[in-house]
Amino acid sequence: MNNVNRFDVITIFPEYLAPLNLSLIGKAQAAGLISIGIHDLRDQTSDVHGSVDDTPYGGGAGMVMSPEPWGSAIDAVAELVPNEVHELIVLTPAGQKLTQELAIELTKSKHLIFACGRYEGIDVRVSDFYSTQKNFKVREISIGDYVLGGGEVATLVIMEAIIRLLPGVIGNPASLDEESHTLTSDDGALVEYPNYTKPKEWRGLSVPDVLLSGNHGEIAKWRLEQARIRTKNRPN
Ligand code: JDK
Repeated sequence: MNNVNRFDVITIFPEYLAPLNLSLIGKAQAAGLISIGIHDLRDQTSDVHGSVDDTPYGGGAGMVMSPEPWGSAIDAVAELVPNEVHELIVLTPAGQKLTQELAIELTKSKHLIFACGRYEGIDVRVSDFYSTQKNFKVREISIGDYVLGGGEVATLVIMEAIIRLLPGVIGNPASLDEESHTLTSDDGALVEYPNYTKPKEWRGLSVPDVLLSGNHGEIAKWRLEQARIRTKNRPN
């Protein structure tokens, strides 16, 4: 049962999330399938400068985000979805790696809250505190082993991976079905087979004859074989 319908994102760069109003996710919002709130962390600051960071205890380069504005912001967005478990996703290069399996698991939550840090990240007591709250589930997530400037782009990636799986978001659900077969087939995760469309010949390159044959059995066999070859030859 797919359950997600509310996403809240907390960031010091709300404009970074503007692409959520486009394409598939924009349409899903317009259709009322999901709703998304973007929140400026600085709205939670008390000082005139709107400070959200400070020097790290123990020393070291860079700045760390202070826990107080995060606590206020997370408490405020949690109130938007009362009597539910809030899945608090803290983006960090040290988190659990995003996979299709994790994206599928996240579709099961009614309320996802994304905490997008900047600088060297957020004081770990924010994760530690909400981990002790029975109405929260905290997950630290990475989208891969490289270092981004902050959590915003990682949030866009995770939200897109989740939202396209929700019922009614993709016009042709058969494509999701086929995808789940390739990603979880017997011989392990396969990468996709190569795609072709018109014209039949382009810059001296032809479409393989089997794809023009109309023989669906042979086409399925060829595609599986191609997917296996590509999976084996992939550099990582
Ligand atoms: C959230 C801030 C930037 C964080 C410290 C990290 C090892 C120490 C810069 N998959 C992925 N990649 N990057 C992120 C991500 C980066 C973030 C934040 C997510 C918040 N940043 C940042 C930490 C460091 N450095 C590498 C040595 C540097 C998610």
